[in-house]
Amino acid sequence: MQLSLQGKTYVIMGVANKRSIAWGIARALHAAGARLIFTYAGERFENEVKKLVATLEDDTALVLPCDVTKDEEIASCFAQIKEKVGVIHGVAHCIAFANKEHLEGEYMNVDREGFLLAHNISAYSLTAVAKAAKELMTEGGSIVTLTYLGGERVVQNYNVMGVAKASLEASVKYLANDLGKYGIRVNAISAGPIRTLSAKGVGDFNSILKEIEERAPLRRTTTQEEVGDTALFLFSDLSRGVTGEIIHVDSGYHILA
Ligand code: NDP
Ligand code: KAL
Repeated sequence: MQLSLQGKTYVIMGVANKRSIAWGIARALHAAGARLIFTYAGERFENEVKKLVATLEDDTALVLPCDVTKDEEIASCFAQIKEKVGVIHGVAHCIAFANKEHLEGEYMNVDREGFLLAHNISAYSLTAVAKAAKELMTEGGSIVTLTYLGGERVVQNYNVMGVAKASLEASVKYLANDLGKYGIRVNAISAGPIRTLSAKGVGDFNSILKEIEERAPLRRTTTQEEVGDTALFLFSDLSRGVTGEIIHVDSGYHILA
């Protein structure tokens, strides 16, 4: 059984720049010979994504808008993919958002609007995307999303995003159960802290990374490449018996008390 993804097509959602975890996944899949379709949220990063995709030197790659807060944008994105490519074999969902003011201090200070926004973009979107993608995964498929330890345990400042990740992880299991009969697997990678645009501006990210270097079993922080390679496994037939799983790619940090 090989890790080649030659002849397969994957949708990568959530590249903002070259540090994005989604870009680490894209590079791993590209190296395995996959055809890639990229989606971005707003015009803010459209040029950045297009510039990065150009570096792959793959003229079959597509770049489409898909703001996951808009049902009509999800529908038109997957309709365009159907028209241009037909069948897809997987989706990498690397999307999360919460208001900055709700990512510090006490969790309970979140308001209704901020709670719903975080859950809308970071959790519900997986279900909406899975439903749209199912129609194009007629040869079976694999859906991979990204989560963090703060969805299982209380991590300071992660707050409403932790509650949204708990919902995302439960969604992975319910979707795996729904979609298994169509030969579609659904899994999450729980990544250790990686310096990306999302992590930027987060108070004391350096000390979080230092703690991982000192205490994690592997004594080093997680890289985009490590997450990319585990995603490659989850997208390939090597993982054909794995669904509804949350795989930690975090230097083993999650086993510590
Ligand atoms: P990035 O900032 O690189 O990526 C976050 C992405 O979310 C951006 O591409 C952004 O798109 C997208 N996004 C936000 N709102 C929307 C929306 N409405 N519709 C579509 N896309 C949207 O950060 P990461 O690579 O770190 O984050 C990717 C995933 O990894 C997230 O789910 C995050 O929670 C998870 N994760 C990250 C960890 C880390 O330490 N970095 C650790 C564990 C999990 P746009 O830029 O176009 O707005
Ligand atoms: C405990 C950790 C420290 C950080 C606390 C919260 C992190 C939450 C992640 C969340 C995705 C961040 C945001 O939503 C940031 C947003 O409010 C402002 N940023 C943006 O708008 C940028 C420009 C865009 C690109 O970002 C998004 N998301 O669209 C958690 C650390 C240790 C691990 C991390 C960073 C986990 C994670 O889930 O990302």
